[in-house]
Amino acid sequence: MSKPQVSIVMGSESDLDVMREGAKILSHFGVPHEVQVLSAHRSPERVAKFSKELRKRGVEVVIAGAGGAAHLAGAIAANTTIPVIGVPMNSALNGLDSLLSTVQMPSGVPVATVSIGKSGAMNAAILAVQILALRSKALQAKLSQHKVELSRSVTEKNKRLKRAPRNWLKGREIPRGVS
Ligand code: C2R
Repeated sequence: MSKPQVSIVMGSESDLDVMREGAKILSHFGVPHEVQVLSAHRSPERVAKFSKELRKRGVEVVIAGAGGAAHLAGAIAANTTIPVIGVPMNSALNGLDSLLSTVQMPSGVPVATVSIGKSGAMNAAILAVQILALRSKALQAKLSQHKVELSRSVTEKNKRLKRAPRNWLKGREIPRGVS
């Protein structure tokens, strides 16, 4: 197996359903990656060791998902110079606690924070690909294709809307399949 270019870590296996969405995107773009559970609170020494060895192992971007008092991304960023992307998990406080504890880093130690939950995990993966694409023409081409597909999906949504009965616009009926 090729060496991972991106490392996906998460505070607990309870975050896996969300973080899996990011892994799927990296697979789609053909980016070698690894996935593991690490916790700044529950396994602090392991987090420090992991962070300090990243560059030596050839990892170029870390995606760190954590919920609640989400310190994982920040603890990794404190111990490495490679870019760290933080994904706030949904939580008992609807992810607001995760978002704030991931994004509000002190100056000097950036964590590139994306949105809460699955959309964040997906965007973190795309952002990681964009970072790697700075020196990969093949990834640049795949990212351009991704934009084409996004635009095509909007066209498809409009086609579905046009096929739907007109009166849903007046709020009388919401047709099936229109979202
Ligand atoms: P459990 O389901 O294991 O109790 O974890 C995890 O990311 C998870 O969302 C509940 C939540 O605790 C989070 N967690 C952190 C950290 N370690 C675990 N925020 C950390 O080090 O930041």
